[in-house]
Amino acid sequence: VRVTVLSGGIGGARFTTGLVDAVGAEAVTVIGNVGDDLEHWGLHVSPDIDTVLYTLSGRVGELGWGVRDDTRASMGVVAELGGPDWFILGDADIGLHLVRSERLRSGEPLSAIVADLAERFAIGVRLIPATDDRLRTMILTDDGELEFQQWFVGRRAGPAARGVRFEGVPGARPAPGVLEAIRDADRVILAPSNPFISVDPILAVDGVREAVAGRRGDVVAVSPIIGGEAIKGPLAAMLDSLGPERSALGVARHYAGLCSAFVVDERDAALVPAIEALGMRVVTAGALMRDAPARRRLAEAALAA
Ligand code: FO1
Repeated sequence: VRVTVLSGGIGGARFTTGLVDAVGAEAVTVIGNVGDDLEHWGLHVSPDIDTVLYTLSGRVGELGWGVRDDTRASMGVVAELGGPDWFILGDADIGLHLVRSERLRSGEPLSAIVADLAERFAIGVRLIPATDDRLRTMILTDDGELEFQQWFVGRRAGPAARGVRFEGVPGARPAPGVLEAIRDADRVILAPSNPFISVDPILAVDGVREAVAGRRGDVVAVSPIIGGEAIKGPLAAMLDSLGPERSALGVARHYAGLCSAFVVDERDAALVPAIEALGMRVVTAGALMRDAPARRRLAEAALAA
């Protein structure tokens, strides 16, 4: 079976490791979010793409991003010299940003660079950024509009999100292979990632939402909300401030029309009838991705849904 996953950061990367265990890396294509990319210290940083690269190559940091046991010598000098130190880049992580930035400057498309990095890190799966064009997730707050990382890291997601806008769409074209990966997969999975800032910016790329909706019968979404709480990140607060509601049902409503199956955690079983009323088949599973066996079981539940 060929599986294509639309993935954001930590949740998507962890889910993908389970999928690799379940069906083998060669069967998996990951379409990665680039909405939270940023330019920092003159470097192009792609946090969500890198989280997939680092997680699948077994070198991810304890927090779910960056490189494990990385040092921060560069960071220390930047701070000492009065440079911007609100966003942490470890020394080893910087090596990747140097290579990517240099190759982007020489005119190579991001997707070609990422394919090469994926091969060199031997992650096994095919990893495609959603677009090679500039796409930026902007968070609308009462303090004005902020770039995603500026809001999430720089402001610690403090100002409530009143809206989300994707700069560059329409007009951002799918990277080579994206539409084909959606069209040709036996299953398309919306990973347990933040729908507003991880999956929506992928769907916002020209033609992607239509391509996914066109495969609706084979599309399954996995809830990133368990018992009304997000495991990581700002999703719970975003569901409060952006709606529809802070639960797996809220996420299912958000995806209505895109998927025909939905995976929720066992402790959300009470929501099943309401989600089914949206026209989705619902499967309950253990959605907390604690360890490798739990990730694999969740991936298998999604495939069986
Ligand atoms: N998250 C933080 O909370 N603080 C940071 O300083 C930070 C730096 C960072 C650097 C590289 C990278 O790949 C990820 C980084 N993240 C950091 C995580 C990132 O902001 C988010 O987890 C994702 O963008 C959300 O999917």
